[in-house]
Amino acid sequence: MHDPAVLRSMHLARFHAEPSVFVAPGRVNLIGEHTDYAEGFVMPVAINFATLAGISPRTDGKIVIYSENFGEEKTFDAASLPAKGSKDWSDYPVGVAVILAGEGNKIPGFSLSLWGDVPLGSGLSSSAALEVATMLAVTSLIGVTYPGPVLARLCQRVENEFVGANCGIMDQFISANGAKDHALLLDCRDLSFKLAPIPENVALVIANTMVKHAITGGEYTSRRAEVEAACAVIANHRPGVKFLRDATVEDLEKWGAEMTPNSLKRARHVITENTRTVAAAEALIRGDLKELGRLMAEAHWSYSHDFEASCVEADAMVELAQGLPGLIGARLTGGGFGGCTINLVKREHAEAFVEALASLYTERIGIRPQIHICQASGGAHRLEKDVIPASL
Ligand code: GAF
Repeated sequence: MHDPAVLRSMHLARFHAEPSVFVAPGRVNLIGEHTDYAEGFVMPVAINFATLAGISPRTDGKIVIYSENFGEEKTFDAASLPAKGSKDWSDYPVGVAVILAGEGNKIPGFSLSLWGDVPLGSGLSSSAALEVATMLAVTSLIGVTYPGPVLARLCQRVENEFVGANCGIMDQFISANGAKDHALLLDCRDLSFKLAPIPENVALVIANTMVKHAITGGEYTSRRAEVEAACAVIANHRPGVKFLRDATVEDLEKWGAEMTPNSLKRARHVITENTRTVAAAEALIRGDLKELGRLMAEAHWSYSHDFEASCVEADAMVELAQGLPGLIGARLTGGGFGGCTINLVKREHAEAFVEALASLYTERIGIRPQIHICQASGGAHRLEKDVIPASL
């Protein structure tokens, strides 16, 4: 994570005011992909890549936002905020103010400095980290406290209603509610969750294919539409089925012929992924790493073949990892179409694993990947002055 003391001095130099500083992590998902908006299960982990947000009040009614990552400052009028995003990095922080205003909060002028190290476009939820950090900063400034799950829902609404990305709840939820050294088995229907401890001898190795991922693009939306179309076919026969969470593989056997071939495949992924995710959490909790790895591999190929959300590079990264000593399980993580793979690796093999995977991938694909050994971190919170966090 970037140094909060540096963000404080940056803010002070630019805005001549001492900021309150907040941090929100990115995430990696161990298993459960494109299941959140089907009211299913996911198992993400908050990681030690994060966004810092420093905020101080202003008296001129302006909202001035500086991003160190983009090297840009944007100014808005707190009394007349835009109704929709403009496809700019500032959509995320401004969207937070807009959603909060819609909730009946009076939004005052403020200066906000943002600085993150979650790699952009890599499927590690840099945008959720940005929203959650900003949400904590602005709510603290206006003196409002939302419970973590409510805060996550508000951030999801920033994406859905302001930015125009039709995402589910997973990323914002884990950024707001992550638990150090744990994965969360989250039930996206009622937002209840179970903690699954990550054993000390297991390393989270995140390998970036260097292929850019984005959920604002058409593929995420079209997959979601295919999932919902499949659900509508089943609901014609079983009206109790509101989301694919309620459907079974038997439903697909009975009524799959009424779906387009793509919808049928997408639904098969989502339905089997829900079962795998619950089983994976049980395996992790009872320490059955072999079964966890098997489920992760099955999940990857379901994501690749049925959901068709992988790419040549991610398939290669997973295949190459599978031949290396120490691997427990590997799969493409996040929204798909590029981004990162998550590799659970026995800790004593982690460094050698990183070296070997980087050179095999470079040889096969011709691009040097960035590979990180990450920590399972806590969720978003305020950083007290002069306290240097060990991790999140
Ligand atoms: C993206 C979305 F933002 C999440 O809501 C989720 O659907 C994920 O893709 C796929 O599991 O990260």
